[in-house]
Amino acid sequence: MIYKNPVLSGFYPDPSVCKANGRFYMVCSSFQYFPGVPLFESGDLVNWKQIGYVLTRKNQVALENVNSSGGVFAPTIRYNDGRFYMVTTNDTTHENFYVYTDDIYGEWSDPVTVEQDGIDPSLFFEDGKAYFISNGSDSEGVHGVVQCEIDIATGKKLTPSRCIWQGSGGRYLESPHMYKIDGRYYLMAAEGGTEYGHMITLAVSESVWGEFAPRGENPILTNRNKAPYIIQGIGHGDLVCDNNGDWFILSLGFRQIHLWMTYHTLGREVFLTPVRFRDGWIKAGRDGTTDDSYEIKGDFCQKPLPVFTFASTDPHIDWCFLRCPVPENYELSAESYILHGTDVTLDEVGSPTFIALRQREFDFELSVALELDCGEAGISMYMCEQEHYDAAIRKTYSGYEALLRLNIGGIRHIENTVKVSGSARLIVRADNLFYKFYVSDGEKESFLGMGQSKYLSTEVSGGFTGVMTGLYAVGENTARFTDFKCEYTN
Ligand code: 6LW
Repeated sequence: MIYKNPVLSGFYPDPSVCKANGRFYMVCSSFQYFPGVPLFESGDLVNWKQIGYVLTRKNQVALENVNSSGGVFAPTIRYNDGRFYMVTTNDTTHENFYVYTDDIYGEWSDPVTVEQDGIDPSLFFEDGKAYFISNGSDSEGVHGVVQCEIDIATGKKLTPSRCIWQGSGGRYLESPHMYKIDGRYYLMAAEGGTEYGHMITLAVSESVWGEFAPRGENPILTNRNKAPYIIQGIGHGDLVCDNNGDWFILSLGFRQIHLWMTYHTLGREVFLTPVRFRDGWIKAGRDGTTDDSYEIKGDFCQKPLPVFTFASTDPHIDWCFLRCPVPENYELSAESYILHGTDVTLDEVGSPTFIALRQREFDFELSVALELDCGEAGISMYMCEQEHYDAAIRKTYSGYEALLRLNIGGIRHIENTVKVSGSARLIVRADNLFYKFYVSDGEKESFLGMGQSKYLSTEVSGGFTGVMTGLYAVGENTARFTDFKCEYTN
């Protein structure tokens, strides 16, 4: 069957995958969003269904006042001896920790911390031993891919941390993962930074402690010279063998908004690239690059995105919040999302009343009916507290008005206001270049204005996240959202 990349669209960076009982499980990083670390299941590596989040309790992840793109960095998921492990870094507290579960659909344990520094931690299990690998400094201060053996029950180090590889020479050596294949140890990593120079590199050793050295050309996968090409930034991946015995790298990458415009708004997404082993080395994709589609074995069909409504989504699975949400401020049902605002706005590093889905494709129409008593509430195309476009209704001294506010680089500009009653429908129509905003009173639809998508891109705002389509409320108010629909049209 033919599949199209990305296999999981929207802001789902740093994918890691493991196989258990013929099924595949994937996790992605989540930064300042709660719950942390979205968790997916698949039978074919192409269709991914979110089954929950790994970090669902506040004692598992401290996100209070975490800056945008701080918090939960790249996770790794592994399965060993009937147990799933997810290991990650809280980059704000500089802590590496793992949690575990024996039931992939259930709750995960409290965190177990490991005293090894760096980011992008990974686990490797062999013969009853557990190795903890990260990108950091070893006990002698040597920087690179660093490894120690740990007691998996307690997280305590059983050996000093030792640098086992310093990469192929690219900047930002990250995302180390160890595999044992055909009796050899393979260490896969990312280099070049998670931007246009991103790449995946590889080293091989006869021993888990090294010496690791390449047996062929590096990088094994990168789109950095594949230009002009929409798919860029391919890197930070994990290796997996499917149920037919074929190998793949599941990696992050991003799509530019246009072939000649080097901006990306949807965050880093998940790409699947077939790989082959030849002479003990990996040949990936087409000449070491990731294409937008591949034909692979298997009798599956790649499902299109569903239409997202309150009834078709689960607030505990599909939607997420900023930092430490206050549960009492959300009354969520299949008919309506009732939000109670506070004085925390979307411009702050706090937890505004805000619930969001990821923007999954460029072209979509989103519409929701809103009834408001006071304050302000609406829709936000939200990248971070500096960059977001808000279409809202607010109460003023002379009644209600709909407005479009464009927030770019700390500049807050009200583009337009239109008189409405306390209830109206807000609409966003978007393509790769523009978000266009409308308000409708049921009879007449008014154009509120538009914002260029590039100003919500990672290239403008920085950081590691992607645009979210959110609903929010500000002020001591009650905002009743009904009839929500977000439909992707490409
Ligand atoms: C992550 C690092 C990276 O920890 O970006 O793409 C960082 N690679 O490996 C944040 O996602």
